[in-house]
Amino acid sequence: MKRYAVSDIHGCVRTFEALLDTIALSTDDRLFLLGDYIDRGPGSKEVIDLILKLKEEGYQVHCLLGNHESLLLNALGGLVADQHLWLNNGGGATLKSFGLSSAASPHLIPEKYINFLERLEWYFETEGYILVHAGLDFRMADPLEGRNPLIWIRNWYENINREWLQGRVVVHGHTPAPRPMIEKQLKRLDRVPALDIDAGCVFNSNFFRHLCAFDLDGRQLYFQTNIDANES
Ligand SMILES: [Mn+2]
Repeated sequence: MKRYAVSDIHGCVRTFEALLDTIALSTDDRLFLLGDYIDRGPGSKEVIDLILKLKEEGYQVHCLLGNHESLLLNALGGLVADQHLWLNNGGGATLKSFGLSSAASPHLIPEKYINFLERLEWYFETEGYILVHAGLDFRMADPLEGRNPLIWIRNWYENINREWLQGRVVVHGHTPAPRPMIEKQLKRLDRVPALDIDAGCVFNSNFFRHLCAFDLDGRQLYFQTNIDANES
């Protein structure tokens, strides 16, 4: 049994599939997905389809909420400002993946997908780790209590409370980091017990464009270069 974490797929379904092939995921393994399945990349619908298919086939896939899923759920609330906020953050690509116009109402997205989004978790605690989309706000008495910081926070390492963590490591995505930085972070977990595994898959620059899988037990990183058409 192995445990893997992957974050910020952003519609890059072929890249995600290739990464799953690389780690040779089996039904004994647990795959933790840390959110931002949708927006910006070309295959948001297909990413959710693949996750649902894996679950149906007996794979143990555990899915967190990302800020992009939250933006879409807010857009469904009906306020024009919320719809614009989602569209300004790459929501048009998600609508297109459903065969809709990039200015269509998000209410046209089939219920099956909305149900998936509504059931996403805010964080996971698993032996030795806390898994979350963006990070933890350690200025709060209980960093797991807040909702917004879990999916939006950036630059929070300086506030890390090691006493509260009790030896656990926080694995998160949300803030794109170049591959060498992620590799460097992994070597320094004894000093900073946090690992950002968002290698900026959907960003087509030499610094990013990788999807990363982290083996929680072997403490090993796997990288897949983006093979989807992506944002330039
Ligand atoms: Mn994010």
